[in-house]
Parts: sequence; structure tokens; C-alpha cells
Amino acid sequence: MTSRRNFIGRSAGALLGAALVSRAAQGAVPEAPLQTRPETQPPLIPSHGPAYNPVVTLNGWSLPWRLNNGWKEFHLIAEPVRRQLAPGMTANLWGYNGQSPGPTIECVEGDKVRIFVTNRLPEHTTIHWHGILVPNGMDGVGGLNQPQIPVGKTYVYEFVMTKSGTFMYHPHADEMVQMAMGMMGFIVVHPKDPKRMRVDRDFVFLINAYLIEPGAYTPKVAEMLDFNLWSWNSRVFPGIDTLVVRKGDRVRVRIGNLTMTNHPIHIHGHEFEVTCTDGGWVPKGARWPEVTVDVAVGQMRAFEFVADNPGDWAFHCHKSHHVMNAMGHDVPTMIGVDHRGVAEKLIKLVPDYMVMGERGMADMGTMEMPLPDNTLPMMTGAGPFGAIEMGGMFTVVKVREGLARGDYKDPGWYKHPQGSVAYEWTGAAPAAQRAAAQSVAKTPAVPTATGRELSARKPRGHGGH
Ligand SMILES: [Cu+2]
Repeated sequence: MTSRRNFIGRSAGALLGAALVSRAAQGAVPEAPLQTRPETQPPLIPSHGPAYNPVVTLNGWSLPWRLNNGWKEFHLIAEPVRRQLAPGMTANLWGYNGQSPGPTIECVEGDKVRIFVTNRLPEHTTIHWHGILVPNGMDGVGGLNQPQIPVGKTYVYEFVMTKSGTFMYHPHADEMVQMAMGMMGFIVVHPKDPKRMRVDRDFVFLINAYLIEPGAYTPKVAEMLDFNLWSWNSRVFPGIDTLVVRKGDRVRVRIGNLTMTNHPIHIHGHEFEVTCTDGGWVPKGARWPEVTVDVAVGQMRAFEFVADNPGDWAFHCHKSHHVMNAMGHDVPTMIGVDHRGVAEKLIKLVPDYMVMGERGMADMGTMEMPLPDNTLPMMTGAGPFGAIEMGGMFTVVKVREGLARGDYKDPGWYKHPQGSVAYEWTGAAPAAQRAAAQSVAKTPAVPTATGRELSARKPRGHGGH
């Protein structure tokens, strides 16, 4: 299947290239920066107003803006995009400014914002500002609060960000199709006082899901529940970047759920408190410790923890079929059935034949199965001790000592202190066994998608007009 339109001439990686010049030439409409790279982009350091700590959008970016007579002006372009879900699989989605999800919009409590929305989709659209208290006519429900934005037209939304917090944007037009195609984005409104609710690292992502048949490139949009790719910011493991944090940092993770089911999001090695929802900040007396937070459909949750435990900590949805990539649902359970060797032979003859092994499905993490084009293995990923056997909504929080503030470079795999790794019982003295076990973890670190320098990026287009 080919892409729908608009891709030609906009090569991957053209963040701030020549394409902007022609876009900027649209009269008084602000330029619409474009990002097509799937790697997490550096935070957008504020160059105006309070010195807030900018967020890091997992496998995404923040949208630069311009100041115009006291208004912060943003320009979103709703359009078909191509998104790599993980190396080996690309999807034809709909999104904003080159990506699904669209860029994160960051601003400050009290800001007057003017958001231009240009529709380059093949059908009409609108944008609803989820959780933000706007005048009724700015709420973006097509037909109810405004006319639909026709194909090729630009509409303008204007409102004041009256409160700080965690919000999102998405269409309220042909919703089932447009959200199933990936149209959504994050909004963070920072407190006017940058010391209020301050954290050292602040990560954001949206939970989304797709149904893409093996070998296909475009999601099926008429699905209600039975999705087969469970993603964070339209990425699946091993394509989701790691969250790199410095030991001792106070870390916030903000999550919004725009799928059709709930997701119990679980972190290892730490306890957290939910400090913000899409309704606002949670008072201290109303918080309690957790290690899993269920993010229901249409909800947002932000949790905070102190990263006091060094290591590589799993961070994932706790629904076990959400940490897998596309799988057949009609796989018979063969646990306990002795069919040694049969499955592997059949798989080689009939490429899409799949049978659960008699010892479970773990073998699939390493089995060489021929896959249709543009299809990811169900369970995959290589760790320092072997196959990780995951997919979907899974990544790793890497807590390390001595990182610089704002250093998000992947530090490689954790080096365990001597004697701190689970070991095989051999009957020898435990101390000797622990020491022997240590030598197992010698596999060199596999660089992940975050193995790059993330340096501070200044907003573009800032300055009066
Ligand atoms: Cu889930």
C-alpha cells in the first residue's frame, strides 16, 4: 500500500529544513515545523517567560512557537504521515506535523495561545483540547461548537491557558477513524512559578493502539476492541526509547490513554504517587504510594518518584497481551502436548503457521520464524542476559549515578555490583556461587534507539512579529 499523499519531497529527518520556508510564506500564518524522526528529540528549552523544566516526549518532540503581540502562536498541520513503529515496521498513519502522535505543545499558565490548524487530510477534522478550560466555541467538537475544518482550510483556536497541568489534543470529527489512525498529541501547561511542582526529569507519552494485519501498512479503522499493536506514542518495544534518569532525580511521567481499553502501567524498583490528572494537580493529602497505576480510557495520569535505586528497571503495561506485538488469537494451547520438532518444521513450510510450544511460548523469543514483510516478531529484544521476550508497551527506566543534568544519552546496560544477581544453585557455598553468577552477564551492551546525544534545543521563530 502506498502512502496517501504529501510525503513526496519531505524526506526523513527534515526537521527544520527548506520545507519550512515555503510554509512560512503563508502570509501571517506561523511556520509549521516538521519532524519525521522517530527518536526522542531534545527538550525545548524556554527562551521566554518563566524558566520551566521542559518535558521530554518519548519518541517525539515539542512544537516550537512564535510570540505575536503577547500571543504564543503554534501551527499544527493535520496530515497523513509514515511512522516507524519499531525498526522493521512502518505504518501509514494520520498525525500532525510529520508524526503520530503530533508534537507536544508546551506553554505556561496564563499564556494566551493562538493555535492554527491546517487540514491536509483527505477528510474534514477538528481539534478538541482535552482537559483545558476553554470558551465553548473553542472546544473543537465538530458540528456542536464549530463547523468541521474542510480539507485544505486553516482554522484558528484562541484561548488562555488558565491552569497548569497535563492535557492532550485530538480530533472530535470522525473520531473512531481519526484516532485509530493516530491523530493525537500531548499538551503540558507549566506552572507560572517554575518552582511549583518542579521535577528534575519530566517524560510524557500517549498510549495508543493499532490493528495492522501482518504484512499490511495501514491500520484497520473499524475495530472496536481487538487491536494487535499496543503502543506508546505510536512505538512498540523494542522501538520505545528508554527513560534515562540520574540517581536521586525526582522524575515525573505523564501518560494519556487514547485507546479503547484501560492500561495498568507498572514500574519496577520504585514506588510512586500520582500527582496530576487531566483535572489538575492532586493535593498531597490525597496521594498514596503505588507501583501500578491504571490509566482508564480517556484519562491522563502523571506520577512522580525519586529515582533512588540504580539499575535497568522494566516499565510496562501489566496486561500481558499488551507487551506483545501482533499475534494470532487462534493459536491452540499445546502446553503438555508432545509435538517435538513438528512446529518448527511446519513453520518453515507454512510461513504463517503458528503453534504454541508444548513448554509455553517462550521459545518464540529466539525462534527463527519467517515473518511477512513489515511485521514485527511477537516477542523480541536482546538484553545482557539473553532474549527479553517482549513487544508492545514495554521499555526500561535506566537509573544511573553521576549523569549530568539534562543528559538523556543511553548509558548501556546496568553493571550490577558483585554478588547482586540471581544465581543458579549448585550446592556450593552461596558466596562462591554469587561470584560465579556475576560472570554470566558479559554480553556487551546493545545500543538502543536512545544511544545519541540529546542536547538542548532552542525554540525557533521566537520574537515579536
Ligand atoms: Cu495495556
